[in-house]
Amino acid sequence: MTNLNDFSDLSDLGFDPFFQRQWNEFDNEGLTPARVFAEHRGAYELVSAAGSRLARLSGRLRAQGDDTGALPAAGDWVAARIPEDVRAPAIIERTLTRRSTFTRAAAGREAATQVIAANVDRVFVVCGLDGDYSVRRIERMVARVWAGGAQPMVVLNKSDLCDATEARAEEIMLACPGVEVLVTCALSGDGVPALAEAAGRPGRTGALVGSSGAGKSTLLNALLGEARFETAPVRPHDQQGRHTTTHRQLVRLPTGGLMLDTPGMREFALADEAGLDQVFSDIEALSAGCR
Ligand SMILES: Nc1nc2c(ncn2[C@@H]2O[C@H](COP(=O)(O)OP(=O)(O)OP(=O)(O)O)[C@@H](O)[C@H]2O)c(=O)[nH]1
Ligand SMILES: [Mg+2]
Repeated sequence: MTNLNDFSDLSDLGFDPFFQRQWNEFDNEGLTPARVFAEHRGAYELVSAAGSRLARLSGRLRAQGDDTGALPAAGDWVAARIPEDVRAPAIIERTLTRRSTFTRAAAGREAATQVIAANVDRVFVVCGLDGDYSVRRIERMVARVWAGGAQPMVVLNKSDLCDATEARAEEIMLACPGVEVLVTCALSGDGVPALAEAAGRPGRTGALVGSSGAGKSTLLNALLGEARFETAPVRPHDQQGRHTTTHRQLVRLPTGGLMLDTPGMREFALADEAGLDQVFSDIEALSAGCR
């Protein structure tokens, strides 16, 4: 069986000719290619061929600030200086150019975008088939995935709570032409093998995005076959989640591919769309015939 912690073959981490070419173009003396698996308020978890390591930004990168989106995000490839002393943090010297991004407008700042996921092949737009269901939100997220250069797939989760799953799936296929739609129940495992299949082989990277409570972490746990990540019940009256996941985390699946879990997005819409969306999602929830 493959050792899921062994990345001595960097291509299993997603390092391919696109990144290799960039790597060869700068003075990489003393630097190691590594992938950002998690970011916690300025502290980074990197994984390189040598294993996992905590890291921080170099002074030069820190000084650049984040307004240009130049700071590393989960999924990024970076060039890091890794000291021999395992207790010393690695230093991230530069971020390699991204192949794809999934972004949203950063909270409270005009014109600034926040990179939610970098270098993902497939973004899974997860939506609960309960009060979370909103065709317009799914449409917007799918458009955002295309715009960032990744391939979208819509995951309609909580099929056990809806009597009209096929109608919902058809509705999404009409609204988002050319996008695959998968119906899942993370609790029973229905549709989870198909999700694992879509997440793909070693070297491929997926990301789970969607509102809080949609079941992203529950799906990830089902893919892993263990309750590794925290999940929490939604509010009974409106099925909104409680923002249980608080940081983005990349993990390796038993199938060898990588998957990024992300915190539920509070405000995905543009500010002036947000109110309207609420109205529409209320109407949609009423007409959906879903509990
Ligand atoms: N009935 C039902 N409940 C589900 C299903 N999938 C997840 N849930 C429940 O939905 C709740 C929210 O699930 P989470 O996995 O924490 O949701 P999340 O999308 O990770 O939410 P954030 O981390 O807050 O963004 C939990 O109580 C899960 O048990 C499902 O297929 N059916
Ligand atoms: Mg979660």
